[in-house]
Amino acid sequence: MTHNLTNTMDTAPTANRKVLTWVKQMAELCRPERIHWCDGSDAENQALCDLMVKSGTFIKLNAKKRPGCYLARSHPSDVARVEDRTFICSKTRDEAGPTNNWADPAKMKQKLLSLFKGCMKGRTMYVIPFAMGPFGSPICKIGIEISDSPYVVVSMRIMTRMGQAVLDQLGANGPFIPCLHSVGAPLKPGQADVSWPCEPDPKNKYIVHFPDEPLVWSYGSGYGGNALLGKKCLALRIASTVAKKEGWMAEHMLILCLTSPRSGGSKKHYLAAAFPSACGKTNLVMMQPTLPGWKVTALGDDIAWIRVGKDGRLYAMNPENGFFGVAPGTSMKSNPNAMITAAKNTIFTNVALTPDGDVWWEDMGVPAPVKAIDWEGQAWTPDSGRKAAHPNSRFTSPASQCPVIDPDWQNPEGVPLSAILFGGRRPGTIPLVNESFDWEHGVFMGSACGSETTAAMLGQAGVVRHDPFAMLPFCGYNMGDYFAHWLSFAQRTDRAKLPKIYFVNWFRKNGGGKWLWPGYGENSRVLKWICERAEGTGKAQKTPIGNLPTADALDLSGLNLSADSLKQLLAVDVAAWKKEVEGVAANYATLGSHLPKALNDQLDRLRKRLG
Ligand code: O2Y
Ligand code: MN
Repeated sequence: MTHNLTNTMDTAPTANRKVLTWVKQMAELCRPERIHWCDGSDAENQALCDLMVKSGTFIKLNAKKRPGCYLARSHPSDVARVEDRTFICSKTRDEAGPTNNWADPAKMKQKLLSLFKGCMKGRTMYVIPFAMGPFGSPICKIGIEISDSPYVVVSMRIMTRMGQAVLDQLGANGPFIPCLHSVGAPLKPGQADVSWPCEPDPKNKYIVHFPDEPLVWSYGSGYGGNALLGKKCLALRIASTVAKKEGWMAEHMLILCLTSPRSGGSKKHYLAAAFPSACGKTNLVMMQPTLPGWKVTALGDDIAWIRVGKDGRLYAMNPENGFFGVAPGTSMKSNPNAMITAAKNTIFTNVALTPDGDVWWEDMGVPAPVKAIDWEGQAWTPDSGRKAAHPNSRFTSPASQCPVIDPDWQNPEGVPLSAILFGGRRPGTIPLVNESFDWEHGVFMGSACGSETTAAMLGQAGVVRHDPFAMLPFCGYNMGDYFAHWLSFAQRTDRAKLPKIYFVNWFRKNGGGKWLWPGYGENSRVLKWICERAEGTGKAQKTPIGNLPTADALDLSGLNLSADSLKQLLAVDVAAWKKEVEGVAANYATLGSHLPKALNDQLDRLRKRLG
């Protein structure tokens, strides 16, 4: 199949004046060789993949083993989101708050305009219309990303609803969020390209959000969340500011459906869950429950947009169209559904290439190949003393390929939530599961979310790095105001219709440093109790920190868990909790006058309950 990849302004497939004016202005600024308006078709996708195979950006994988799959290797300086180069340019520093890098919008624009000037010389400027959320959703948002990276185009086609249908939906006057992206590597006449063009100097990478307009400008990186601007930039940082104005929530949450064998398998509960990055959200959402007859289906693994529905309940919708999952650690044992999802039509980035044209990564659950090409393109053997895949290597796969995708994952209305979960990696203090007393206490739990640092991280091990609502890197405005927005939902609807809120911790360890809870499919036992609580049947005991399951309330049938381990998993260590409270208080103090009084009250009440 051939596809003409060079249409121009004259053949622009939209009559939307704002789109046309903006694209023209950006072309004048960036000076690309040519413009291509993306239609999202199979033919276009194939032409771009072929182009990237030719340029060395893509390696086509063995079509028998991985049909429709490609491998990309990024530049070693461009392997992850760059939080220290991510900016929120609201009018004032106060609006961005102490958890964000703020810069004056006018000064930042001046700086970036000088970088974008001529930055696409010798390259194609792709115009990528995309929708976050299914068409017809009351909160679906349209963005247009301009990018000089064909890797971004084919990735956006997987991760969002991308192409001509979006321009058609936009019509002549519809609003859109402009997102400008460049890898920051213009080509001089005759200059040969490299396989992963980017700006190698970290100080010259910029991921910038202007929430007041709103718009996104990203310069210098071609990787993941820095470059696929629909994901973290639009669907979280910008969307969180839009959601506050419009009265809904943009959250860093998975969405799953748990179906119980009762009522002939028709009883469903939808849950949304927030965990800091790298806590296994993709594993949880695609989990295979060990409890007989129970079923988990996936609606989204990373982002949930939540609004009050007509019936007063909270409805969650996944704005994305694909998964951008971490490869290392994903195996037929840890996540068979992810392995099946990534078996075809997938872009792999920074994993190892095997001699038979397949991919491999650490802890894939199959023996390491005797030789391979590592993520940096170097010959690799198991005894070479370095990792074959980068720890942040990824698979980018269509959500529709997931064997346990929920039938309602594209429902424009979203799905009604029975419960919201927060969690983190907490070897100590935090019990396996804890139910909040009411909405405000649940918001307190979300605000106190975080993970313990490990020796592998910089700084001191065993310190709680607070990550409120798992939104620390993704909240586009003042975190204190974000807490207030969460609290406001008790006034936006009938309290009784709000989902219950829980704090879960799969990562509790015993005194000897061993995991107390097996995790993975066994987590269904905790989810079952949460669903029983929603139905008013699960047994709980009131403790100073919340409602915990009674010793007999969790279904532990067939699980080899000692009574002592269970006791530790459900223990409330008052001394440790007193320390915990002071940690939260110290984190709250950083928010100054923006911290809602209701949350300080929660802290005081917890102190009193602990004695
Ligand atoms: O490193 C990146 O660019 C990706 S980060 C990411 C990707 C998918 C889902 N979540 C995350 C995250 O950091 O939370
Ligand atoms: Mn994430």
